[in-house]
Amino acid sequence: MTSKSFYDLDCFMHGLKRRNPAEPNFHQAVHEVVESVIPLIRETQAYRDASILERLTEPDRIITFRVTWMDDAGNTRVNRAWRVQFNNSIGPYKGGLRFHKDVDLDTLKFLGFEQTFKNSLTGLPMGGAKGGSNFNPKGKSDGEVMRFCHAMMTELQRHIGEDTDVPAGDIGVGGRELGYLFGQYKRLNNRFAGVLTGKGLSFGGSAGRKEATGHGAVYFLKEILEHQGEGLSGKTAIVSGSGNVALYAIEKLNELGCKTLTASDSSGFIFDPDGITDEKLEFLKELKEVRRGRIHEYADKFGCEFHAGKRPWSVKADFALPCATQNEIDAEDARELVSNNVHAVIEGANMPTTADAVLILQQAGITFGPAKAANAGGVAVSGLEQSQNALRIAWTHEEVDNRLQGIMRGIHQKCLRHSEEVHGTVDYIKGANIAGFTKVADAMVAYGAV
Ligand code: NDP
Ligand code: 2IT
Repeated sequence: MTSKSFYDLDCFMHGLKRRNPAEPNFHQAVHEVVESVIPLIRETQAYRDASILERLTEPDRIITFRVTWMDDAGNTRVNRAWRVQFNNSIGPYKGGLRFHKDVDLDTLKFLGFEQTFKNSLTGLPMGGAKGGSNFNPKGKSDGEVMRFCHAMMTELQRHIGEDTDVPAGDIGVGGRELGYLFGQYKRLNNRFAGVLTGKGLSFGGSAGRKEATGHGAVYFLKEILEHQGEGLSGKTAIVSGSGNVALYAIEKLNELGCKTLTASDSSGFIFDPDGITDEKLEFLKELKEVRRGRIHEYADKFGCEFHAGKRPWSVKADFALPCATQNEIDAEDARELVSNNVHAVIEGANMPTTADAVLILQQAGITFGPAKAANAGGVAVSGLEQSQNALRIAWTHEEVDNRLQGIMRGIHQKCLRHSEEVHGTVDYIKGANIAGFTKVADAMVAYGAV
């Protein structure tokens, strides 16, 4: 039996850092959750007896492997890939694959840990996982990306399955990559099964999956605003990124009458004071999804500002939606958002706000929608894709969208149920962490010491 006094945040984090040195992103993600749930652990002897926090912060399994592939010039190339199977207490492992030059185990551990609570919040039976590779897709031909994906799946296929682990997309992994990955899985196993989500619509994909994360984030913002007696119409937003999440967040903001002033990529951001209208958004989708070009082309075409090497947080707006990558809003950015009187920050990306920045925003009374709640729409529709695959049916876009809206409403309600007011606004971080944690922890207690 573990004593109550052991459950001190600093003491727990000290041990975690000792066991997982040089993993700052993982430490950051764990700290945020543990800070929220520690009062509950102190109150609940069953959680202490079962060493829930120690078990929840240790991945079930980490698979590391070499991916060997040939580039167009005939050179043999080598990358490292991982699948972090974090926790399958409430369902098969589920979470995306990331291809980016900076991917390392630290990044995938933080993402797999977060995914466990996010998936729990959706109410669907999904465990948490994340995978990926330090493969850099930038500048690679379709043929090179295909050969990489086929080589990666040659190893990954033995670790996944529709009842075991179901990967999906993330940064650098979209429809093209998932097609190549699924094709190789099917070739090697002679099985057509729902082992990946985000698939093309002609081979088992779900209507609305591509749009789900961005649309879901805006639905979450809508829920928050309705709770406050406010709305989106006539307001303005600043968005970072111009990938899957950002594009469809902008689409839904437009639909609900909120003007988006910015978009970005790793080269800088564009500032369009007239707003990224539906017509301009079509150009941006074609630029990013089809031609894989750089964001300055938007500024060249529509005659607006391009700020090389900068992030958009200095632009004044009602809402900020970081939709690119982790730690893209730092303390200085947060101070700027506060001085510009931003009303809410909604995390479309995973952990885009540093811990210092979160504190600054919260202390200023700014509404903060944490990633594990705000961007859960993507994995939620992945869960719906799994259901459709298992039933061998396909729901309409309207059916999926209705379910997505219901799930985002449900997540908002769960956050409210487990939170309290701080600095005059609902603490959605605490609400999301406690609600996500409780379901997983209760399942782990039920299993005994496994
Ligand atoms: P994409 O690859 O489609 O787009 C990523 C965007 O972010 C691009 O504009 C990219 O610019 C930019 N970006 C990536 N890394 C950096 C960096 N280090 N610095 C600056 N900009 C960067 O990915 P997604 O839109 O799918 O993912 C975005 C975020 O949302 C990630 O945090 C992801 O984990 C999260 N997320 C994604 C979900 C999904 O369903 N896809 C679901 C839930 C969360 P460039 O092209 O120049 O690299
Ligand atoms: O971070 C995420 O939730 C995702 N990248 C989506 C995962 C999924 O399985 O759809």
